[in-house]
Amino acid sequence: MVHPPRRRLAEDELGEAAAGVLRTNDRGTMTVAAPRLYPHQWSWDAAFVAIGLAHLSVPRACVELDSLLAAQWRTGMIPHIVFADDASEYFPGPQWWRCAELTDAAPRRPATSGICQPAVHAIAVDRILEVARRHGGTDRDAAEAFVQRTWPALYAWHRWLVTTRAEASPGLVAIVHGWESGMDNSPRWDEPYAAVHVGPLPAYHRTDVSVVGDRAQRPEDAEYDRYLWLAGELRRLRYDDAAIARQSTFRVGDVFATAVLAVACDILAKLAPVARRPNDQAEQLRGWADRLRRAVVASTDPASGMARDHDLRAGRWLGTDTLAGFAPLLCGGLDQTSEQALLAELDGPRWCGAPGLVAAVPPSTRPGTAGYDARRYWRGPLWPHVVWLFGWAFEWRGYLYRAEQMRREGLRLVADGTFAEYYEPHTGEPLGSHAQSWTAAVSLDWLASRTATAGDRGQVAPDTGQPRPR
Ligand code: 2M8
Repeated sequence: MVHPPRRRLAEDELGEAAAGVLRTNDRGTMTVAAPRLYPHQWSWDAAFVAIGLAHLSVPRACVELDSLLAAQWRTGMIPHIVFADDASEYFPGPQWWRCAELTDAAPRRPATSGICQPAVHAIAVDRILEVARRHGGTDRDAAEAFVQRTWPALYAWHRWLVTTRAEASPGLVAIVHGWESGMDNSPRWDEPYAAVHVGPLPAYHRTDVSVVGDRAQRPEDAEYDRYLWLAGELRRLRYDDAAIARQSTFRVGDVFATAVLAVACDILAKLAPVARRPNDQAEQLRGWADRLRRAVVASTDPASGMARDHDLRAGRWLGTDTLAGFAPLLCGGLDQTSEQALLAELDGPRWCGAPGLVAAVPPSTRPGTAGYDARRYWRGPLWPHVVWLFGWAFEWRGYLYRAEQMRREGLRLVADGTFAEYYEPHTGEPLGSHAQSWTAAVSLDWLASRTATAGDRGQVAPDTGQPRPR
């Protein structure tokens, strides 16, 4: 099939347009994840958004995460949605979750959901500091004060994840709802979801499909029933961590979330001196990072080298062909040979080198596999913020050339200026929401980061595979 050529904005135009998206989606102290589809603040979205905002206004970037952290639960959990005050059409809203009514752990206000998302926040705090230090002056002072006030909250967040979610063998961070992975309908969860028996649900109206229009881009109705049923189960358990650990029907060790937390613990430890925190807490964070990294490495499939999730209820490894398989590249820990093999797999014809991809970045699910669906949400499309995360991890881990590659290919992906939520891998058709905040935000960071690793191949420092000095 012949596709019309994609529009490609010049970089300054793209930057202007990305800044425009963040301004339009700004509700004062929080940025909605998308103007209509997601009219509230989402946890991991807010972290990416703050990274983008740092290039527009460091103080506003800090406010974004301050707002999110103001909704942190007493346990340390950062909820996956902080609901905006105005009644908006998102479903399921606060009336479905009823957190404040059911547990003292949740704040009275603002209203939140009762689950979490990947712990990318320390990475955002570090990036804001980096940008602010480049600016110097009041930006640097504001960012340092911000690190000092957010560090304890992030420490409590990581401690909660480690102690309530990563305590059981094999030591991966457990999720109790697919939404916690951020990759809602990924084939990763098909098997454990199949074991969730959905009971009676009240009639409900899916606002997402009315906003997106094309149902083929969103999860199916049967999947939504499961999402709501599981949220109801957590509600019936009054969001009690111990009860959930014992009784929830879905509990899966998420290897991607684990790798993210491992590296976020390293970053938070690195920030301890700026935050003037005691050394023993930084050491504890490094210990957690090592433990989590070992769990990620132990999850790898001996045959493919890809990391696997673990169904804790069924006691089974879940070997799916999704980009979560590359989790060890985020946090490190593999021996040299295995790491090189995994990098070669990432570059090869099954993934970034798959014939006809619009950009050389990993699709959410491997093209051609049973679970792959080119247009449906987390079952195939390309997601810019995930590309950013891999690029960031490559830079952190000393793979500067690879970091630059991700940045360049990421920019190729978003070049049409729609800032879509996700893109069809072969045509680059923008799918889901347009003007999605995190897509605009990572675009701004890519545009601004040119100087760090920029240039043609000759100018880029060689990949050392060694972490940057701490
Ligand atoms: C998507 O998830 C929400 C539920 O949390 C939804 O479909 O309604 C996911 O892509 C998630 O990762 C993301 O944080 C959220 C907002 O962008 O949308």
